[in-house]
Amino acid sequence: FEDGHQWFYEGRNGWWQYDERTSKDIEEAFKRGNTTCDVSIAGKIYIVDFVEMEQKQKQNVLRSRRIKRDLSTIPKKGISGIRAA
Ligand code: V3L
Repeated sequence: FEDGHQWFYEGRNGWWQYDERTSKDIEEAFKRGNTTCDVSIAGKIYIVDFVEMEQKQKQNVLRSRRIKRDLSTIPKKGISGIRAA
């Protein structure tokens, strides 16, 4: 985004960047001041929660991952499950 930040979700030992489309939706909701945002990822609906700073499957809220908004230059595993070269 304009301020050099991006949205990330937690992997096993590092952070994945959200895909472009999803991160745009998340950023819009965040900027509006919403507390949550529903996104569709690989056919599943996830709740992105800006209070808890985590995402979870709507159908299985036990499967939660931490999220963060951080500088786009931080070390990351890749984007949306696609490993960085
Ligand atoms: N964007 C893309 N895929 C996601 C996302 C998301 N925001 N959230 C979950 N998945 P769960 P390592 C991740 C995928 O939380 O080796 C990574 O993208 C998730 O993919 O139980 O642990 C990698 O592809 C997982 O495959 O709903 O770092 C993969 O894990 C599946 O949805 C391995 O990453 C279930 O996740």
